[in-house]
Amino acid sequence: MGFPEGFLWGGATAANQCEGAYNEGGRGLANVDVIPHGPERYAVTAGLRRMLDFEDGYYYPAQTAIDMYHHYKEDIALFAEMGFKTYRLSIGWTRIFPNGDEEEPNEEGLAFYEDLFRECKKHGIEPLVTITHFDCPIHLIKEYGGWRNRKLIEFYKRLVTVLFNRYKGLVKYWLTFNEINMILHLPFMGAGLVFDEGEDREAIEYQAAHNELVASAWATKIAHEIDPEMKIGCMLAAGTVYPYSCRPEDVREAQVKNQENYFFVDVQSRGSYPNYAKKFLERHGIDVGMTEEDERILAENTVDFISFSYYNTRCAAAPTTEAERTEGNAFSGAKNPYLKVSEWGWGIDPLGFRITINDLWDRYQKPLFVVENGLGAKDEVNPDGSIDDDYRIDYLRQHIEAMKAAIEEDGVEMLGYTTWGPIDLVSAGTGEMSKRYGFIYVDRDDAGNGTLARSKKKSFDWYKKVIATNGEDLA
Ligand code: BGP
Repeated sequence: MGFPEGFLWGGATAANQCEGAYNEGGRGLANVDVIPHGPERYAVTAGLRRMLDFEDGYYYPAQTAIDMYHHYKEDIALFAEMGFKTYRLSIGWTRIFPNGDEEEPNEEGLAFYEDLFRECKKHGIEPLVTITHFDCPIHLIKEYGGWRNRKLIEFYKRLVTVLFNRYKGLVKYWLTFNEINMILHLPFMGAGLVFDEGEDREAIEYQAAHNELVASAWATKIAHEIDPEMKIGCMLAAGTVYPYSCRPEDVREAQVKNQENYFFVDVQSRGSYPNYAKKFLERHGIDVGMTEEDERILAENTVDFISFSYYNTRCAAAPTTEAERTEGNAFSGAKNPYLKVSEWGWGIDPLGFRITINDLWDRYQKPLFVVENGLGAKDEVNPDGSIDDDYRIDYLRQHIEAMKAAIEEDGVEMLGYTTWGPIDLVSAGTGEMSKRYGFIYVDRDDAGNGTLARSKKKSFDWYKKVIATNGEDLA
């Protein structure tokens, strides 16, 4: 009973939020580099404010982040000390193809990740690799319009072919696109989309989604051909949408919102567009240009497992229902009056984690992998340098208990669990450093000051014990 043997405990990061060194090793510029900290961040991530290069007067946290590019050996050693079985990280696309459309990859970038994977292996850590975690080369945005253009499928195929060939035998688990449904919420960050005045934003987002879905299926095919041992997963920003009340209009609203997210996994896991999506596109006059080849590729290359991030559930109210609205991982909705919220207003709902896990399992019947979960919170450093982050321990304990119940009592099949940001890193949503998720503290503030020194928080030893006991001792 309890967690299965070999359960993959660990932590997850994204290249742009931790590597820094944006202009080293032959790396090209990407969308994630030019997203500033500060009040304009949202408009840029949403594609409403065109910023395709650095502009004066802004601070760009991804340029240096926590400089993991130069600290990865030290950082991986700390992960190993906690007993990590897996480490989820992402590839910076522009380290491999600086412009995105070159014929030949950049050897320096390939060597960097090879070294990093070998470092993981040295410590008995299985790498779990996100092929793109929000990054898209700036050149592909300027030249082709980002993922709205089908040509991106070809460039992505080139990227994955290089990666799978090079890291065959080193990397078994791959995720094609981080939080693929983010296209509909933060389209510049999710798919390199910038909108011109008067454009049909929704049509472009679904076009980009289609192109990514097809690219994802191609990646699955290519991976299995290169190495049948490779396991490919999709990645959803999950969190079941609750109806605000039992008013049928609210229940229906929640159903539609859930379908908006399930759409992506329905295609990636079941292999075709669900009817509700076809009808939606038809009603909205959207033609994504599905070819016969697309249909075949999607049908024949479904994912091996379903991965997802979970921070909170959501809550939907019909437009005619009076309800207070709230924030939460780029998805706004009705405020759930039964939940406490984090310092950033995200609902805290461990039981919702169990509900979300069950919903995904019931729907797809494929192994699940939780690849992000955690609490973004401000930490205070005591005079002796220690950090008592009991709030983080509480959050994680409750969520791990909920996941355990899903496995033990509901019989869900699950491969592993990686907490978000095991080491403090730049927040994707706000660009802040002060929104911390880590077991490891990094001396760095929101304006980029600090020594970058790493230190252990109280949660470090706690998570170490959780892993050592395979989730049995959560005290
Ligand atoms: C997810 C992203 C991550 C991560 C996390 C926490 O949406 O996949 O990149 O950052 O959310 O969000 P934030 O950084 O905004 O707190």
